[in-house]
Amino acid sequence: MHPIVKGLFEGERRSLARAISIVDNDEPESREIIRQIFAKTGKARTVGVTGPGGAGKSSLIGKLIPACQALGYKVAVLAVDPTSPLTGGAILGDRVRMQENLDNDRVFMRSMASRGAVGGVSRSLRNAIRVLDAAGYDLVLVESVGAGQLEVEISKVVNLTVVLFTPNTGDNIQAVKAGLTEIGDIYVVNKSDLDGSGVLYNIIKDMIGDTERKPAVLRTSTKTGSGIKELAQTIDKLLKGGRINYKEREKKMLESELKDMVLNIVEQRVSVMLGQQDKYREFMDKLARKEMDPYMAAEQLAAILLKQ
Ligand SMILES: Nc1nc2c(ncn2[C@@H]2O[C@H](COP(=O)(O)OP(=O)(O)OP(=O)(O)O)[C@@H](O)[C@H]2O)c(=O)[nH]1
Ligand SMILES: [Mg+2]
Repeated sequence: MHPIVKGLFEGERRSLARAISIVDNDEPESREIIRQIFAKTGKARTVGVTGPGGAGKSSLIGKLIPACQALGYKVAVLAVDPTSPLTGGAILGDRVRMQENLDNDRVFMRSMASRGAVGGVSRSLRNAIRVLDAAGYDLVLVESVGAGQLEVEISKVVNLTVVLFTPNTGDNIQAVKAGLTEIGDIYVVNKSDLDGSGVLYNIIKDMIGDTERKPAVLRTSTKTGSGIKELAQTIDKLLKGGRINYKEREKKMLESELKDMVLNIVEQRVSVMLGQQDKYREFMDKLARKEMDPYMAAEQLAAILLKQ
């Protein structure tokens, strides 16, 4: 057994931190680690927390941790923010805000380093969740800054998605329209201690709460603590309520993961083969002289490569 995997199973935090770095950076050892833990994964439940910048995602997660622990979960947190560098303010800020939790032996918190391609983030996240799962964490909260393709990708990796809004950002309704309406299982109007939160709550309830999926719409304040316990209970209820078919979801996730991985391997190989192909240079010259068109060149090259 890989020493890091052994450490993981024994609940050693250093091995856990190291294993997550390895899978996050897609280091060569990643393969071996995932191979050795894979059969033991599938127990952890995962909840994405997304929403516009500054909506209070980190603050809310900070409060959700003890509330979920009180319900019996062993909690870990992963933060995904591909827009800011690792040393960036947002993540440092998160670390500070979540500091009280970092000192708590029962919670593990980590910012993911993976950047760039959306597919890379999902791969990192899936594998980091597996590592936490193998280490015995049964609830993984995933923070990601909202609005865009990335949230949709992340919502496919997690079991439940919580979408946060707050009354003091002008772009709430646009964000609601911009695609967050489909991904949320629970909608939360945070900062309920501020003016305008009641109005926003009603708007969101009208826009989203009445749709066919009937997602829950709640109000919270991390300042006063109001609504936090209800949110934790709603998450717990949805996770355990039998509405989610975990086996089915996992199968779907594995299918898209497998497809991604095969396509990756094939792309890398074919890329090398293409570079070694004489016809590649020849067609490039012909294209430059307009003796061929790009479609014709691409189709002929692909046909040659697929025969090899
Ligand atoms: N009044 C009030 N302020 C809050 C509440 N929750 C969070 N805040 C404040 O809102 C600001 C942003 O909170 P964060 O928790 O960092 O928000 P975030 O969504 O994680 O932000 P990013 O990660 O940067 O997108 C901070 O100044 C918090 O203190 C709340 O319930 N009420
Ligand atoms: Mg944050």
